[in-house]
Amino acid sequence: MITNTELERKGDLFPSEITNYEKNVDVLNFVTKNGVALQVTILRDSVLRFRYATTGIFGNDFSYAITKYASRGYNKLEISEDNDHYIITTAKLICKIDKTDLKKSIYDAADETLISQDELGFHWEESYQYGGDIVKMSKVSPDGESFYGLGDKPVHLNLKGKRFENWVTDSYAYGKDTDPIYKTIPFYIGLHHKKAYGIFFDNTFRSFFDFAHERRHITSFWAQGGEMNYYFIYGPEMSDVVANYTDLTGKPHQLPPLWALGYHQCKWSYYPESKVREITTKFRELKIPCDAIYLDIDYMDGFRCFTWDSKHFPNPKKMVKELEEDGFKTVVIIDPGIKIDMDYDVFREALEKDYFCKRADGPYMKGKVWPGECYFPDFTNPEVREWWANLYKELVEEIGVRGVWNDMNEPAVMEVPGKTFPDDVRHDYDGNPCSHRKAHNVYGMQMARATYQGLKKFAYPKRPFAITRAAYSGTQRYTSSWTGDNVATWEHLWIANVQAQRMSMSGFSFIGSDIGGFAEQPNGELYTRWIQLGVFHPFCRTHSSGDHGDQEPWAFDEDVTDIVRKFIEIRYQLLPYLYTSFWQYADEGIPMLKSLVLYDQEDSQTHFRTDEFVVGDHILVCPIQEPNAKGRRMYIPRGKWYNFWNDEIVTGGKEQWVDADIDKLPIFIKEGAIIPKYPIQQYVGEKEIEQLTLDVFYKKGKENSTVFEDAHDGYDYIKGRYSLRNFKLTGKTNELIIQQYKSGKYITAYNTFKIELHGLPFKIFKIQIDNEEALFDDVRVNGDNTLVVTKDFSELHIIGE
Ligand code: MIG
Repeated sequence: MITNTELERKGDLFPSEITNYEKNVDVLNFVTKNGVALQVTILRDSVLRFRYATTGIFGNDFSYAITKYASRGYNKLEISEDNDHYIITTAKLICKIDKTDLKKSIYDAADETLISQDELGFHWEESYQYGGDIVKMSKVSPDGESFYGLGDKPVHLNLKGKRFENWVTDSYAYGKDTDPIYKTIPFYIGLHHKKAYGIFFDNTFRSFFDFAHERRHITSFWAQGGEMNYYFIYGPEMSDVVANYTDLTGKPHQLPPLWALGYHQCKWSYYPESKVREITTKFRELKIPCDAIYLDIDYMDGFRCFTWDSKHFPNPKKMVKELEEDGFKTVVIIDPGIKIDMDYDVFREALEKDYFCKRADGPYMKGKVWPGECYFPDFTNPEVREWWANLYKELVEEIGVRGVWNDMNEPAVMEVPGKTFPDDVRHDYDGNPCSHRKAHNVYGMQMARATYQGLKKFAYPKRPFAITRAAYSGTQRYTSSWTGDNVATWEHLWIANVQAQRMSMSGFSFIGSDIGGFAEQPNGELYTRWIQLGVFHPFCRTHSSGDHGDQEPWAFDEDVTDIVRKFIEIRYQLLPYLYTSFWQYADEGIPMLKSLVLYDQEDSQTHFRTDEFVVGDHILVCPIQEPNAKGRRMYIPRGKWYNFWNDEIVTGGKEQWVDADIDKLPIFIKEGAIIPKYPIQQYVGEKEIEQLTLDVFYKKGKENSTVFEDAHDGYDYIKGRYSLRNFKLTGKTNELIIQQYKSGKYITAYNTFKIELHGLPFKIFKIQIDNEEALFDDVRVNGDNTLVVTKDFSELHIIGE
């Protein structure tokens, strides 16, 4: 058994001097005297890939993480040499490779700041037991360096001084600092000298990261097998690092249907059917918006996937249809374990087709999960994935289920050491046969991918909606995710906030927590505070384990219900804003949640903040994370911000007290922002949108805003049927100018904007639209600083007296 390896051990091996160098377009190959090969690929001016082979021979180059759609190409590539180095120069970077030991130093090409420097650099330990090597890399970490990223780690946002392990793990009731948990995203961001870079270590074996923990000025990462294979991604803007990482590992393949950004209600479990209907009816009765209702494992017949318990759900198709008529989309759970049962067709078919995972010596991988003893499909086999995708035909195409959540796909196994498959289990790994040591971290990802493919096929022409618990880098292409089995405590509210931000800066924005906590029961106050945060997370779902009482918005007292309703209504009003931010994420890889350090890395005060974050471009949120609070101190980033509740303008760049009694949350809008709003609906599509409200926050100066709209489902937007509005706001002492640049072929149903002006420092005297004084037909100015204007103006001038 390989232990949690020390960073450097006696007997570690190192590359020696370079004896051979070859260049093939954008790939450079170096070979050392002791036979180590280093391959450097220049993907972009700011993205380099480094691969090492200790024997000089590289294995098949295959990755589940890297997307075939990743951008490639650079503006400049020069290779030169001095006495001691080979030197690679691109438009963004200079990388020097030491001729004597293969160590690298990477500099910003613009000002030659040293960004990343190998310490021991690449080194390794031979693994006699399994073959191959334990591959290691260490780098120098300068004073003042901060670290971020790494997926779902439930720790302080800044990872400095800590060590982490990556091994996808079912972690019921995990806590602060539990490591590892459900996801493996071996990507981190370093920030020093106000410049950010990223490292993506694309190795699926159990891996480790040490951020100046073992040694003060050293950062290292290593894995128990596979290749030292990593991507260096330069910013210097952190948001560009994240965007480039997301480009490499993939953006969501399509937008979610808009309803998926609505509010979702879940519990383990709502059954029988009458219970489901009782819940959905109550939402409509109490006028609490909700778009999705979930069925957990009890809807199945004896926990057999793709079956229904006919006693509790006698006519699923009818139920799903009637729920849909009331605006509720049905989402069901699917687990990987297939019950050993010769009378169960899914089991029999997989057995006949040889789709189940096997142990090294031949027996099937047998393990206990909810259905009892199970076998497990090998989702790393493309044929198995296709079969799995096709199993969704009935569920999705015939019954009309609109979403699927994949649980237990770490894979989780009950009552065994390690709670997962043993290391020797064999996997196809898309034609690169290997053991579970290599496939473990991608197993859940490949299951979710197959599920996504099934949904995509059978929901067509509607968009798929999938959710996964386990993930590896790249899973964001296929599905959304939740943070697993959290607990109804105040500490977990803090954790949920950190995890959602961290996932977002790890390229995976479509994330949310079980609102209120999965294990144990929140009181009304905790639930309220959690909803207030949750409505700003891309995935917004209440879920609980159910054995601790009810957790619906009305399960507490009436005050709670009213506040919860108010916040869910805010989310529904902000749907066009959230959707636009999702589009920016899917289109450009821009994280939907921006931690303050990502929002303003120049301001070193942001480097250790955890609680505050910006949603989309312009809305700053800070959750209340303790009981009995009337407000809190928070850091407001530089610039001027409007208090969402009273339009008071605050100047940021410092920590300050913000009032937030139980019915409020600190929310601020960046000055100059134009925020699009829809009317409150009980579910997406309940109303035709007859007018788009634009909340305009006056600023002396300039600010840009974007509004993306389309049919809210389907694929027409890919063919250009979308409506993209870029607004440029310019505020002067006596005038406010809004320029609109429109593109796309989608024609929105509404014809007018309702503009609500905030903080206008003058009284409106006249309005000009496209250089002409506006007539009453084109504009209606109300007494309360709101106006109604035709939607397709190019330039709107609001002129003061
Ligand atoms: O062993 O399906 O994280 O959301 O409700 C527990 C039952 C299995 C764990 C999931 C949770 C789900 C629960 N599942």
